[in-house]
Amino acid sequence: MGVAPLDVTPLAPRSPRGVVDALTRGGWERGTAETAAAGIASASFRIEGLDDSSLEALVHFGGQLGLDVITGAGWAVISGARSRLSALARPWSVPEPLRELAYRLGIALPAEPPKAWRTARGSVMLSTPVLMGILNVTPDSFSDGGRHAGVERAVRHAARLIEDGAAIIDIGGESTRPGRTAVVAADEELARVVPVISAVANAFPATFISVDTMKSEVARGALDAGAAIVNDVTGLRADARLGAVVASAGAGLVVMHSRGAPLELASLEHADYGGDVVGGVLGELQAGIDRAAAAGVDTECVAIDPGLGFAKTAEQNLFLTDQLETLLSLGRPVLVGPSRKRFLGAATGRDVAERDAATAAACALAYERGARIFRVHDVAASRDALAVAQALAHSPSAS
Ligand code: PMM
Repeated sequence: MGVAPLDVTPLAPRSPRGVVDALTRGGWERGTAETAAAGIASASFRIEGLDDSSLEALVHFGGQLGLDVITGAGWAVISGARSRLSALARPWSVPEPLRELAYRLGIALPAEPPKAWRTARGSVMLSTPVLMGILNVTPDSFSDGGRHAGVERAVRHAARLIEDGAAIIDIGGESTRPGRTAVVAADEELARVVPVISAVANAFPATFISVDTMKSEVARGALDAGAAIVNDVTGLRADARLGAVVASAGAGLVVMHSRGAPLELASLEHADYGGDVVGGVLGELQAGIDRAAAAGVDTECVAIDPGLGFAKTAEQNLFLTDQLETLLSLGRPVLVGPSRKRFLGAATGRDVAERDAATAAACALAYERGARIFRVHDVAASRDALAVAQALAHSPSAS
């Protein structure tokens, strides 16, 4: 048998599919190849709070495992194949000074995005990107000027969103727009959203309805009227009773990251993250997940959202979107809401009415980084961008 000439071919670092393809070409069975490719893929971590003995142990033991270990005073950055990092994440087999680190690393290792999100009316399947169409029923919504305030018009708009590909309609009666000076009273908010939720639930029984509210009374009324999900932009910070309402209905819950009181949500007053916006958002989202669990909400019902545009500068929103994969370590489906937001205006120079293409691009890039649910105004534009992102991720081998 002749020997083939030596040939070196690069495999794309961003996606494991080149490795899968190379292994299946070599005769491997696809499932085994996928497992091996996931093990080869690399990950990196920043570690702080290390004492001298654990730093020293990390340099030695990490080196033995074939990891790259960069250290400074009390900190380290480690990087390497997931399979090697997993070996460091076993508390029972690492040197004593690394036990605590091993345990924490095990929790922080990135997970696959969950396959389903449980709600009060069945599970939202996440094997394909899920579009959540925005239906604001406020007189002051910043980007659609409250055009859908009437129930009939709201149902017509919901029909359009569903026709365009929305699986979820997010109905909100209180805008969080920058510069608002008063909160909407619960009875006024109920009067806005409940008739619309009832009408949309009646007209489109196969569509999930979420209610965008931070108030327990509004959530209860909305769930009774047919909503399946509560989307709380305060991540259960504003109303201590909201978690119990969600739990008793078995509803889905979006824990969105934000900071400050309800009137300050869109401001930059609380945008100081000590230089670590990703770490800050991760920690505060985990606190929101813990609040939900303490209120009795089943973890399977929780989705998380980085809260783009909430207490974040344009740079912080972009950085957070780029680093979105880190949120997968929390083990919950990731929802993003970049739609028409100011950071997209900063990147494109476009006014709010002209940001749907930018929104679609942001959704596709967020999908690549693990997001599965996309809250948007223009469903059609983002649906196509996400269809391309999904097709790329699942295209059959070209060989
Ligand atoms: N953004 C807004 C309102 N609600 N909910 C979630 N989960 N995520 C978001 O990013 C989000 C939200 C503000 O935007 P809008 O006024 O255009 O609805």
